[in-house]
Amino acid sequence: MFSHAIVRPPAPTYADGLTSVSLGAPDFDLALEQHERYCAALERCGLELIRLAPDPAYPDSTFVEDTAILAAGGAIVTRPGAPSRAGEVAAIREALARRFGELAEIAAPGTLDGGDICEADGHVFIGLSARTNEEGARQLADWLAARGLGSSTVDIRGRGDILHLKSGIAYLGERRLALISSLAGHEAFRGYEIVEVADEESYGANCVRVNDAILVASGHPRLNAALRGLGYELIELDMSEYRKQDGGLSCLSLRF
Ligand code: CIR
Repeated sequence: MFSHAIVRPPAPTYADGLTSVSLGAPDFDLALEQHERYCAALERCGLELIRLAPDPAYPDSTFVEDTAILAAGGAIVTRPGAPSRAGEVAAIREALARRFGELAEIAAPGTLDGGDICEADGHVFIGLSARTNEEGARQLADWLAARGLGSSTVDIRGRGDILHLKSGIAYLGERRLALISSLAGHEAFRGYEIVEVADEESYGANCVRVNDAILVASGHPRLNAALRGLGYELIELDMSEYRKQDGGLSCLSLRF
Protein backbone atom coordinates (compact mmCIF):
# COMPACT_ATOMS: atom_id res chain seq x y z
CA MET A 1 0.00 0.00 0.00
CA PHE A 2 1.18 3.54 -0.73
CA SER A 3 0.76 6.26 1.88
CA HIS A 4 2.52 9.22 0.23
CA ALA A 5 3.32 10.75 -3.13
CA ILE A 6 5.60 13.56 -4.25
CA VAL A 7 4.08 15.77 -6.93
CA ARG A 8 5.17 18.98 -8.62
CA PRO A 9 2.83 21.10 -10.74
CA PRO A 10 4.07 22.25 -14.13
CA ALA A 11 5.77 25.65 -14.31
CA PRO A 12 4.78 28.37 -16.81
CA THR A 13 7.71 27.20 -19.01
CA TYR A 14 6.09 23.74 -19.33
CA ALA A 15 5.60 24.06 -23.10
CA ASP A 16 9.39 24.44 -23.57
CA GLY A 17 10.01 20.89 -22.39
CA LEU A 18 11.08 17.90 -24.45
CA THR A 19 8.67 16.07 -26.67
CA SER A 20 8.85 13.58 -29.52
CA VAL A 21 5.19 13.79 -30.53
CA SER A 22 3.44 16.34 -32.71
CA LEU A 23 0.22 16.94 -30.82
CA GLY A 24 0.61 20.71 -30.56
CA ALA A 25 1.67 22.97 -27.73
CA PRO A 26 0.22 22.20 -24.31
CA ASP A 27 -2.28 24.61 -22.78
CA PHE A 28 -0.70 25.63 -19.48
CA ASP A 29 -3.92 26.47 -17.63
CA LEU A 30 -5.50 23.19 -18.69
CA ALA A 31 -2.32 21.34 -17.65
CA LEU A 32 -2.63 22.90 -14.20
CA GLU A 33 -6.28 21.85 -13.96
CA GLN A 34 -5.44 18.31 -15.02
CA HIS A 35 -2.64 18.22 -12.47
CA GLU A 36 -5.03 19.29 -9.71
CA ARG A 37 -7.44 16.53 -10.68
CA TYR A 38 -4.57 14.06 -10.69
CA CYS A 39 -3.60 15.17 -7.16
CA ALA A 40 -7.22 14.86 -6.02
CA ALA A 41 -7.31 11.31 -7.41
CA LEU A 42 -4.20 10.35 -5.42
CA GLU A 43 -5.78 11.81 -2.29
CA ARG A 44 -8.94 9.85 -3.00
CA CYS A 45 -6.75 6.74 -2.98
CA GLY A 46 -5.64 7.67 0.53
CA LEU A 47 -2.27 9.26 -0.22
CA GLU A 48 -0.81 12.25 1.59
CA LEU A 49 0.80 14.55 -0.96
CA ILE A 50 4.15 16.27 -0.70
CA ARG A 51 3.82 19.16 -3.10
CA LEU A 52 7.06 20.60 -4.47
CA ALA A 53 7.08 24.12 -5.88
CA PRO A 54 7.05 24.39 -9.67
CA ASP A 55 10.44 25.30 -11.15
CA PRO A 56 10.43 27.34 -14.37
CA ALA A 57 14.14 26.54 -14.89
CA TYR A 58 13.12 22.95 -15.64
CA PRO A 59 10.15 22.70 -18.02
CA ASP A 60 9.94 18.90 -17.59
CA SER A 61 10.16 18.97 -13.79
CA THR A 62 6.49 18.07 -13.33
CA PHE A 63 7.51 14.53 -14.43
CA VAL A 64 8.93 13.73 -10.98
CA GLU A 65 8.86 9.98 -11.50
CA ASP A 66 12.03 10.18 -13.58
CA THR A 67 14.17 11.62 -10.80
CA ALA A 68 14.16 8.86 -8.17
CA ILE A 69 13.34 5.20 -7.54
CA LEU A 70 11.61 4.31 -4.30
CA ALA A 71 11.73 0.62 -3.51
CA ALA A 72 12.00 -1.72 -0.55
CA GLY A 73 11.81 1.16 1.90
CA GLY A 74 14.75 3.04 0.38
CA ALA A 75 15.37 5.72 -2.22
CA ILE A 76 17.91 6.24 -4.96
CA VAL A 77 18.19 9.49 -6.87
CA THR A 78 18.57 9.04 -10.60
CA ARG A 79 20.80 10.70 -13.16
CA PRO A 80 18.28 11.59 -15.89
CA GLY A 81 19.32 10.75 -19.41
CA ALA A 82 18.28 14.08 -20.93
CA PRO A 83 20.90 16.77 -20.08
CA SER A 84 18.18 19.45 -19.79
CA ARG A 85 16.64 17.47 -16.92
CA ALA A 86 19.81 16.87 -14.87
CA GLY A 87 19.16 19.73 -12.42
CA GLU A 88 15.68 18.45 -11.53
CA VAL A 89 17.13 16.01 -9.03
CA ALA A 90 18.23 18.71 -6.53
CA ALA A 91 14.72 19.43 -5.23
CA ILE A 92 13.85 15.73 -5.15
CA ARG A 93 17.04 14.90 -3.28
CA GLU A 94 16.14 17.47 -0.63
CA ALA A 95 12.55 16.23 -0.29
CA LEU A 96 13.59 12.58 -0.09
CA ALA A 97 16.48 13.13 2.32
CA ARG A 98 13.99 14.45 4.85
CA ARG A 99 12.11 11.14 4.74
CA PHE A 100 14.64 8.51 3.79
CA GLY A 101 17.86 9.85 5.36
CA GLU A 102 20.92 8.86 3.38
CA LEU A 103 20.22 8.51 -0.32
CA ALA A 104 21.98 6.48 -2.95
CA GLU A 105 22.53 8.11 -6.35
CA ILE A 106 23.12 6.86 -9.86
CA ALA A 107 26.63 8.06 -10.78
CA ALA A 108 28.22 9.01 -14.10
CA PRO A 109 28.58 7.57 -16.65
CA GLY A 110 25.32 5.88 -15.67
CA THR A 111 22.04 7.47 -16.72
CA LEU A 112 18.62 6.33 -15.64
CA ASP A 113 15.06 7.70 -15.80
CA GLY A 114 12.45 6.45 -13.34
CA GLY A 115 10.03 6.01 -16.24
CA ASP A 116 12.11 3.00 -17.27
CA ILE A 117 11.58 1.22 -13.97
CA CYS A 118 8.59 -1.03 -13.33
CA GLU A 119 8.30 -2.88 -10.04
CA ALA A 120 6.16 -5.99 -10.07
CA ASP A 121 5.81 -7.37 -6.54
CA GLY A 122 9.45 -7.97 -5.70
CA HIS A 123 10.86 -8.07 -9.21
CA VAL A 124 11.93 -4.95 -11.05
CA PHE A 125 11.98 -4.53 -14.83
CA ILE A 126 14.59 -2.01 -15.97
CA GLY A 127 14.17 -0.59 -19.47
CA LEU A 128 17.28 0.14 -21.49
CA SER A 129 16.25 3.15 -23.51
CA ALA A 130 17.46 6.39 -25.02
CA ARG A 131 17.48 7.69 -21.42
CA THR A 132 18.65 4.69 -19.36
CA ASN A 133 21.99 3.18 -20.27
CA GLU A 134 23.53 -0.16 -19.32
CA GLU A 135 25.71 1.39 -16.63
CA GLY A 136 22.73 3.10 -15.01
CA ALA A 137 20.78 -0.15 -15.15
CA ARG A 138 23.70 -2.05 -13.60
CA GLN A 139 23.99 0.42 -10.71
CA LEU A 140 20.28 0.22 -10.04
CA ALA A 141 20.31 -3.60 -10.22
CA ASP A 142 23.12 -3.69 -7.62
CA TRP A 143 21.23 -1.30 -5.33
CA LEU A 144 18.06 -3.37 -5.66
CA ALA A 145 19.91 -6.64 -5.07
CA ALA A 146 21.33 -5.22 -1.83
CA ARG A 147 17.72 -4.67 -0.74
CA GLY A 148 16.63 -8.16 -1.72
CA LEU A 149 14.94 -7.24 -5.00
CA GLY A 150 15.62 -9.11 -8.22
CA SER A 151 15.68 -7.30 -11.55
CA SER A 152 15.98 -7.87 -15.26
CA THR A 153 16.48 -5.57 -18.22
CA VAL A 154 14.16 -5.05 -21.16
CA ASP A 155 15.79 -3.41 -24.16
CA ILE A 156 13.52 -0.87 -25.84
CA ARG A 157 16.29 1.02 -27.65
CA GLY A 158 15.73 1.84 -31.28
CA ARG A 159 12.03 0.99 -31.29
CA GLY A 160 10.81 4.55 -31.65
CA ASP A 161 7.30 3.84 -30.35
CA ILE A 162 7.88 4.38 -26.62
CA LEU A 163 10.09 6.83 -24.74
CA HIS A 164 10.31 4.85 -21.53
CA LEU A 165 9.58 1.23 -20.64
CA LYS A 166 6.58 2.32 -18.61
CA SER A 167 5.15 4.10 -21.64
CA GLY A 168 4.19 0.57 -22.66
CA ILE A 169 3.71 -1.39 -19.45
CA ALA A 170 2.03 -1.16 -16.07
CA TYR A 171 2.00 -3.59 -13.19
CA LEU A 172 -1.60 -4.00 -12.06
CA GLY A 173 -0.99 -6.27 -9.05
CA GLU A 174 -2.07 -9.93 -8.79
CA ARG A 175 0.80 -10.89 -11.18
CA ARG A 176 -0.95 -9.03 -13.97
CA LEU A 177 0.63 -6.64 -16.46
CA ALA A 178 -0.92 -4.24 -18.96
CA LEU A 179 1.31 -4.35 -22.02
CA ILE A 180 1.30 -2.75 -25.45
CA SER A 181 0.96 -5.40 -28.11
CA SER A 182 4.58 -5.17 -29.26
CA LEU A 183 5.77 -6.04 -25.74
CA ALA A 184 3.07 -8.60 -24.97
CA GLY A 185 5.09 -11.52 -26.37
CA HIS A 186 8.38 -10.48 -24.80
CA GLU A 187 9.98 -13.32 -22.87
CA ALA A 188 10.72 -11.05 -19.89
CA PHE A 189 7.02 -11.09 -19.06
CA ARG A 190 6.42 -14.82 -19.27
CA GLY A 191 4.60 -16.10 -16.21
CA TYR A 192 2.46 -12.99 -15.81
CA GLU A 193 -1.15 -12.66 -16.85
CA ILE A 194 -1.14 -10.13 -19.68
CA VAL A 195 -3.78 -7.52 -20.41
CA GLU A 196 -2.87 -6.65 -23.99
CA VAL A 197 -3.47 -3.05 -25.01
CA ALA A 198 -4.63 -2.54 -28.60
CA ASP A 199 -2.35 -0.43 -30.80
CA GLU A 200 -4.87 2.41 -31.10
CA GLU A 201 -5.04 2.60 -27.29
CA SER A 202 -1.34 2.18 -26.56
CA TYR A 203 -1.10 5.43 -24.58
CA GLY A 204 -3.50 3.85 -22.07
CA ALA A 205 -0.92 1.22 -21.10
CA ASN A 206 0.67 3.75 -18.76
CA CYS A 207 -1.91 3.34 -16.03
CA VAL A 208 -1.11 3.29 -12.30
CA ARG A 209 -2.36 0.99 -9.59
CA VAL A 210 -2.68 3.06 -6.41
CA ASN A 211 -3.88 0.97 -3.49
CA ASP A 212 -7.41 -0.25 -4.35
CA ALA A 213 -7.85 1.73 -7.57
CA ILE A 214 -6.17 2.15 -10.94
CA LEU A 215 -5.66 5.60 -12.42
CA VAL A 216 -6.32 5.36 -16.15
CA ALA A 217 -6.19 7.91 -18.95
CA SER A 218 -9.58 8.68 -20.43
CA GLY A 219 -10.20 7.89 -24.09
CA HIS A 220 -9.25 4.21 -24.00
CA PRO A 221 -12.62 2.46 -23.90
CA ARG A 222 -11.45 -1.07 -24.72
CA LEU A 223 -8.66 -1.16 -22.18
CA ASN A 224 -10.70 0.52 -19.50
CA ALA A 225 -13.61 -1.89 -20.06
CA ALA A 226 -11.20 -4.83 -19.84
CA LEU A 227 -9.82 -3.52 -16.54
CA ARG A 228 -13.32 -2.98 -15.16
CA GLY A 229 -14.17 -6.51 -16.27
CA LEU A 230 -11.31 -7.77 -14.11
CA GLY A 231 -12.95 -6.09 -11.14
CA TYR A 232 -10.75 -3.04 -10.79
CA GLU A 233 -12.08 0.30 -9.65
CA LEU A 234 -10.89 2.88 -12.17
CA ILE A 235 -10.35 6.60 -11.81
CA GLU A 236 -10.31 8.14 -15.28
CA LEU A 237 -8.26 11.26 -15.83
CA ASP A 238 -7.87 13.49 -18.87
CA MET A 239 -4.16 13.56 -19.65
CA SER A 240 -4.25 15.49 -22.93
CA GLU A 241 -1.79 18.21 -21.92
CA TYR A 242 0.75 15.72 -20.57
CA ARG A 243 0.49 13.40 -23.53
CA LYS A 244 1.61 16.33 -25.70
CA GLN A 245 4.91 16.31 -23.81
CA ASP A 246 5.37 12.51 -23.83
CA GLY A 247 4.16 12.23 -20.26
CA GLY A 248 1.73 9.74 -18.77
CA LEU A 249 -0.01 9.07 -15.49
CA SER A 250 2.90 7.38 -13.75
CA CYS A 251 5.34 10.23 -14.53
CA LEU A 252 3.46 12.79 -12.47
CA SER A 253 4.16 11.31 -9.06
CA LEU A 254 6.64 9.41 -6.94
CA ARG A 255 4.63 7.05 -4.79
CA PHE A 256 5.77 5.38 -1.60
C1 CIR B 1 10.76 14.02 -21.28
O1 CIR B 1 10.92 13.88 -22.49
O2 CIR B 1 11.63 13.74 -20.46
C2 CIR B 1 9.45 14.57 -20.79
N1 CIR B 1 8.92 15.50 -21.73
C3 CIR B 1 8.46 13.46 -20.53
C4 CIR B 1 8.86 12.54 -19.44
C5 CIR B 1 7.86 11.50 -19.17
N2 CIR B 1 8.23 10.69 -18.07
C6 CIR B 1 7.90 9.42 -17.91
O3 CIR B 1 7.32 8.81 -18.80
N3 CIR B 1 8.29 8.81 -16.80
